[in-house]
Amino acid sequence: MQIEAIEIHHISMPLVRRFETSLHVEHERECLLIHIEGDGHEGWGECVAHLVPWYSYETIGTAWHVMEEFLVPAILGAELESAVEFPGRVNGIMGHPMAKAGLELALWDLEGRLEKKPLVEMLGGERARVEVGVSIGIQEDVGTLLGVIRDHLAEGYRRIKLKIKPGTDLEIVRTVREAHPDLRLQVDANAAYEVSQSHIFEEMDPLALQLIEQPFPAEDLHAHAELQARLSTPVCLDESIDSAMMARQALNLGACRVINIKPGRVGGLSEALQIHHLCLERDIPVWCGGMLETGIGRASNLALASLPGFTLPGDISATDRYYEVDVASPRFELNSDGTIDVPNGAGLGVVIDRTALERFTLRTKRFKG
Ligand code: OSB
Ligand code: MG
Repeated sequence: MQIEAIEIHHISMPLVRRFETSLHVEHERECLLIHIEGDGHEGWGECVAHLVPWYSYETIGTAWHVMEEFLVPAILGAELESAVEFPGRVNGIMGHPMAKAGLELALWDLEGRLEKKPLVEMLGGERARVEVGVSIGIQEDVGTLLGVIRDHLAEGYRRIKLKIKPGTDLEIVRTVREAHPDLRLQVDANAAYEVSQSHIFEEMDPLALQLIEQPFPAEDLHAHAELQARLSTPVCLDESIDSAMMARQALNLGACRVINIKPGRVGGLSEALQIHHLCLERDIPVWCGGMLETGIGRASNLALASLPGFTLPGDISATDRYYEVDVASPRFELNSDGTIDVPNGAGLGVVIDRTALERFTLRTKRFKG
């Protein structure tokens, strides 16, 4: 496929509900959408970097810069056999996995549409529907949280993830567990704790959580290994795992028993597949994380989560949990068994609503070969 033109769109979409984590509150989701034209077809990708560098060092600003100056020139005008060639073309450009993943996804979509193949088939996915859960941001008080959980259970979700931060943790998790003894429940700290606070997680150990996600800073694999050795609850790494190499190191060190895979965090679907294959080989369960994606990133996550190693429910909720209006259709809906259907149209299998896109666009730039 000949890469003829690339467009970057900076958009801002209002969230149905504010999303608060240990480090940041969000009312709108700003992100970058990437549009690639080639051989008379188009492909769409999504770069999941946030406006603020709270989750990782990348921001919408750094991603725009790295795409414009380095990544777009690396492929514009080029003739590519397949999206799998992209990582090799940009491996001299250090870091910036979210910027890379956004462009790579547009190439996967373009390739799928050219070959009339759904992404799920290109990736080796095996399921037509995948189990999903919902990730609940930090709420004002426990009463509100219990209400939000009840609503999501009534909607049909069967797995709940709670965001926690120092001071808003043990007590709340205990209360939720008492109200829902059999619920598949897990927590995510987004790296907000220090090693000296390990006792909080030891006290959570009897609460039968599915996993404890990223308690400590991303770089501190040792702290996670020490904690994992003292817990029967699996430690799950998110921010720490930026490549298959890092996944291998974390597993060799015993730093986790579960891995959350997000294509954006690891530089794209090719790297995500490698992490999946490694974990499958080592019998380590993986699940697909979320970054409050638009329908574009959600379609990709659903395809990825249909691979055999994804044995835990993903943070891939229905569209209406995030957005009243989305840039892509159809909207994703929760089935009565707590699953969402994997799209099976060519490429991502979604269509962009140009009116919605225009409404949400803050800035666009077009590059032509
Ligand atoms: O840590 O998993 C995370 C959202 C933005 C950034 C980081 C995370 C999250 C979530 C939400 O937990 C998952 C979703 O998209 O529903
Ligand atoms: Mg996380």
